[in-house]
Amino acid sequence: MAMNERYEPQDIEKKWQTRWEEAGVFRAGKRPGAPKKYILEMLPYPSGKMHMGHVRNYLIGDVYARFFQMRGFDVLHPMGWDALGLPAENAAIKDGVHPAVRTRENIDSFKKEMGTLGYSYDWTREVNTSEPEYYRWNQWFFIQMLERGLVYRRFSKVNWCTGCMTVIANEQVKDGTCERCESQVLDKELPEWAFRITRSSQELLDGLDGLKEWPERITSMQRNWIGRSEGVEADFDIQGVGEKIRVFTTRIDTIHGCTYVVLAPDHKLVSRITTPGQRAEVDAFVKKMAAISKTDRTAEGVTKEGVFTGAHATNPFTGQPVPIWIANFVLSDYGTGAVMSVPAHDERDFEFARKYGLPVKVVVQPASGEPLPPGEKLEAAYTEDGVLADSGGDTGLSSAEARKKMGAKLHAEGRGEPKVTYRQKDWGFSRQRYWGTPIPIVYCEKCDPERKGQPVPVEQLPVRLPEIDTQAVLTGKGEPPLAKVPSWVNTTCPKCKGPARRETETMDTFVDSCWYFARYLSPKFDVAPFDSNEAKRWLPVDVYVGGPEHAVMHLLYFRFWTRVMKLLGLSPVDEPVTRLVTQGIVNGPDGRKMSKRWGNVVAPASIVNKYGADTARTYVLFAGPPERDFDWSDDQVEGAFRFLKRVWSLAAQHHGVAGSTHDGAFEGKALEIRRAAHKCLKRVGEAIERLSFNTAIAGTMEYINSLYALGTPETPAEKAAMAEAIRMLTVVLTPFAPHLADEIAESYGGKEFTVTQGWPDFEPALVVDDVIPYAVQVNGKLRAEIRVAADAAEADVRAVAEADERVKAAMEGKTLRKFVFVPKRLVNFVVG
Ligand code: ANZ
Ligand code: ZN
Repeated sequence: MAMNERYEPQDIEKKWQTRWEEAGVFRAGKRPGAPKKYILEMLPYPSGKMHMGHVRNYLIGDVYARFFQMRGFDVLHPMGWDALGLPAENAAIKDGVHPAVRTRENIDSFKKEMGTLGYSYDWTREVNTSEPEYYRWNQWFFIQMLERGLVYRRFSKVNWCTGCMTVIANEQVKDGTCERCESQVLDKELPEWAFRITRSSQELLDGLDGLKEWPERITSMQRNWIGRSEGVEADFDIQGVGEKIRVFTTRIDTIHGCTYVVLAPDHKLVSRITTPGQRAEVDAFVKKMAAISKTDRTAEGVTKEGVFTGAHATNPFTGQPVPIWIANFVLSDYGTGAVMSVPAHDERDFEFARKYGLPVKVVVQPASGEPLPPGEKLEAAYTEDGVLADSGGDTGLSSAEARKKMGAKLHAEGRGEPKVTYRQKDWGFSRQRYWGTPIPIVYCEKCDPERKGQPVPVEQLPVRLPEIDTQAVLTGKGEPPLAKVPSWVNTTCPKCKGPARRETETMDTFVDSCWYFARYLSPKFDVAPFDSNEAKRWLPVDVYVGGPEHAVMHLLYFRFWTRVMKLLGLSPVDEPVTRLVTQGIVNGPDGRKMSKRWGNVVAPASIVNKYGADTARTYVLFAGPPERDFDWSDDQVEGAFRFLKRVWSLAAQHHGVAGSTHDGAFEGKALEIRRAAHKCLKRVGEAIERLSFNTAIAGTMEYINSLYALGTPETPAEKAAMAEAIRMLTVVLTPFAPHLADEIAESYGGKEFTVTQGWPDFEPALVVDDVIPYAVQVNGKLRAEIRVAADAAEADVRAVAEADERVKAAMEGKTLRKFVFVPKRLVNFVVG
């Protein structure tokens, strides 16, 4: 088939996209006997239009998916929609369009746009989380977890976003405002449903050690988030009240220096112990604290403040009375909500003690160097470990020894115990919104007077979202929207068949993304969330690509859920993902994050329309390593386009050689052509596996340059070599510029899609490259110089050296005692 002179991407791209789709090129499961690769990108919230971040995200996965298919793997590369959630509901409150309608429109336009970029998805597995066939299984999981105590109802302080009018997760509160709408977030006491993720804290922490192919940044963020802390709980008797205060401390070794105790303002003992004289002051402080959200109260830089309760406790080690205070920096939901304060050895306590004139007592001295001055003269807290001082019978112990001994002593006396505490909290997932998964719970006054809630029988799932009058129900005000739909709320009790009411809360949409990767395995399965046999074949996901902003929510939640799926016997794996790739940001040309506000947004469609998808793809992948941010550059887009034009021209120019073969030897220029081709094949393949897509493309660019430099093939050997070289070119281009690759391959007589034809192995003899000299010595005397491949192994270098005539002569009749190998420099045979 002839080739046009000019590269016209608009003429070819649509055609190939249609052919791929019709031929089902990207369907998973075609090669049941082959090893599998499951390549996944985080599913998008369908917001109507794609931005460059999406484009890049999906391209990273796409290159991998195509490459591994070419390497003979059975590849699963699916896509779906995180379709429930706030934005569609907020839009509905504004303009009255039902979220389902808007979501449908958005998905259609998003998907159409995706199609223009030539992504290699298996669309037969598309998943949409807003369909009852999907969220039904969220409800099923909920019920399974409820039965196992992994779901429970609690009253708790929640973060109430005054803008979104719903509860949001701790992770979504940034500096006291909502990450999404930037409105103020308040603490509110509400009943809510929660997942007992903390039951898995230790497992989730231990699991991180096995995630060798996750970015260290992400695993360490998860480690901090889980926040394991080893310490001791100790009881302080309250004088004259007959009660104890239990504190949590990581530094029990400093207890002889505890000069006061501090409770959280909302600690349950506060009102009981406050003395009449202090009552007014304490009440005022408690009230003031209640009005400030927890995050604001404890934010860094907030001045420490507190008040004295009038009560005293007894230090269990010294027997001395210490005053009991309440203060803003002690949290009621960490540890025990009470701390023993050691101002000499803790910065916060030091600041607080100086402010309120509380005593400072040094009880740990540095193991070497200058000793600390007495407490009154101390300038700053000494927070390191050291040797105990002024600590009664414990004086002289090291901090580590003291912690062990004191923890054991408290335990033996029944006054405390060693304790591991986690900063991670259970995951509250109740949302007072419409566009989410209904929580499958029914309240019956007769059977369930305490309003614990009864699960809807599994056979009755899904509990579907009701049809609504959008404008009447989605107002953003008052009760949760579902409470305004009486025909839906009023139902019958599963037990007594009497009148009952449905739970009107819906689930956090992070539930949806906890297990969607498993739904793709059998998206139509209707007896369980997914087919366990498929899970055995496909899980875990081999490569997962997404934004690093999900480090401590989605990426932690779905690890938790994966363990639940194993517990339920659905899947064999402990961890969802082997290799995690977190892509960098695409900034505007001005170096700022692309945003309407800065007017620096580059729409993917504008690039595709002007230059074609292959240029957009090549540019985005060439602009930098996937994990790094980059600034958009129109010049470099032009550069990518020029490169593809050069590819095209080269192929068009040599079109006459298509089909040339040669049986004899390849020498001179013919050999050079072959060497260039195989070296490129090796280099690009290795770079892709390393995720170094920019160097893969750079390798292809160099390859094109050398083919141009080699000129027109004349002899049959040169023609055959060039035919092979162009074929190889289509191979290495396929992951990046797949439309162009298929077009060239076809016009050169290719009968298959490049992606199914595969990625050939390079011929090792043709890629031996850089040859370097080695000095060969016998007993330290230079005998010869040999030339070997720069990366040759010791055994190979030795073999070449031993074969040298001069070396042979020098070693004649002697015994080898030792062989010395200095890589890239010399070898020495020690003989005697
Ligand atoms: C006495 C002490 C002496 C402490 C010392 C530290 C240094 P991590 O490592 O984060 O777990 N603490 C305990 N519960 C608290 C609460 N609810 N709100 C605020 N602070 C709390 O921190 C543990 C330390 O944080 C504990 O050890 C306690 O102070 C404080 F030289 O106890 B420490
Ligand atoms: Zn009932």
